[in-house]
Amino acid sequence: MAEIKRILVANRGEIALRAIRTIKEMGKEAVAIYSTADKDAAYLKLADVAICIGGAPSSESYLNIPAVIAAAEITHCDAIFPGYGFLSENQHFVEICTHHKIKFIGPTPEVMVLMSDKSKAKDVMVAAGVSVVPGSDGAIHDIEDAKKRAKEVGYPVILKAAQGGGGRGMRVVEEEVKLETSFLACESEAITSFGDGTIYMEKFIKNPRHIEVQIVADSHGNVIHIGERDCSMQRRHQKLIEESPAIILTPEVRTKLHNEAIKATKFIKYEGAGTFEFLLDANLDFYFMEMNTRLQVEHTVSEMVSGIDIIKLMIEVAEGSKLPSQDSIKLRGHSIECRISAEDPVKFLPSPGKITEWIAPGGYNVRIDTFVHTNYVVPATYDSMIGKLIVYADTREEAIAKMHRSLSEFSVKGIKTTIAFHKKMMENEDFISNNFDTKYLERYQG
Ligand code: MV4
Repeated sequence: MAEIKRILVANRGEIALRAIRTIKEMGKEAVAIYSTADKDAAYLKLADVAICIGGAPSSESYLNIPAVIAAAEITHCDAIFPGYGFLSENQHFVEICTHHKIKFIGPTPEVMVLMSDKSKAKDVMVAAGVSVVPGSDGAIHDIEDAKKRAKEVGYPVILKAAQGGGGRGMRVVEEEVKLETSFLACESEAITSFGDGTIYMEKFIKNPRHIEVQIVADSHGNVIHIGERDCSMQRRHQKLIEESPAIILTPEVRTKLHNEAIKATKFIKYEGAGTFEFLLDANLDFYFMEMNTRLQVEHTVSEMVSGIDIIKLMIEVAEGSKLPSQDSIKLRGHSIECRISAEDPVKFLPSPGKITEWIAPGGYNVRIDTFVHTNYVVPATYDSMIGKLIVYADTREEAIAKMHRSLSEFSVKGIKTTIAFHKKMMENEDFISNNFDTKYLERYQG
């Protein structure tokens, strides 16, 4: 594979700017694309070329494959960096990139499709020897089948749509009398939402932690992990706070978790950056849940504890470079990320509009990944996340103190943000003592 010279960044917002920065640092050229809603975004000036690809709705711009490909062709890009969301997990888009001799910086369409079917992905992980949640071993065919398998697995069970993921299309069933209605509802919802009514079943794990492992694979069969992240602090399947390492793990469990992720990555012959999501129960037993075939929002905390620029590594492996050895990767210290969203911190409803004041914190080991500034107008059209505040320190305790101090400096006026919520969390005894799970914020009353 050849050197990549010019990369089209097929995304917007903080991750577009994050990618442009690395591309420039690598001595390469960055092409930005934008919708009419983003025409005044300041980061567009930092790209070598910025090109408008369509109207405000994502379907007309950031999801518009012909427009994105045309932009790459017109500007003579030899690669596309997808970021997260939008076209990042669209196998059809990857195939079209390849057809146009544009390198998609990410995995092959085959492995992307395989992992997008959560039921098939699970079967593959069983074949790879990775521990998965006990369940139906593949799709459930009808209600009788569901009843039989639920008896074997034991209640409560959870029904999941094969094409779901990220918490969509799931139903917990406490007892057999509720199975039929739940199964039918889950199936019809899956057909409506995903155009595929395939359902599988799992034992329901109560109050799990969400732990994920960052992996990177090159085109020579080498695989490394960049540690794990604890993303248990979520609300309605939206992650709010992420950290690395996951201090709940013992050194033995951590090593086992990393090794399982590496084993799985090799088994599926993956290439690029990816994440294995696991559920962790109270006994520290972990179970594979899903694999994300993209760079994730929270990759930054892994960067802080490893000193590795993951986007740089993604570009290098896309060029055919060999990964550094696992031994050379030293994980050290503690990093926390707080997602800053233009939202009402109590109701978690979007709060778009003009930012009349944006004074961001700073200081030693404080990182802000954002694209907004004073006088920026947050559009209502896209995701409400406007930035990420990331800190790094020797210990979790110091990282929490640094995050609290940084949030105290942060002044945003004109819109509502989640800054106040995060500040409260940094003072929260349960957060400080690491006493929470994925359901914590459902129970939490402020
Ligand atoms: C589960 C579970 C309990 N048991 N599966 C939610 C997101 C999707 N990836 C799968 N999810 C869950 N699957 C079994 N067998 C609980 C959840 C879950 C969850 C998982 C991770 C983070 C937050 C969550 C919030 C609610 C439910």
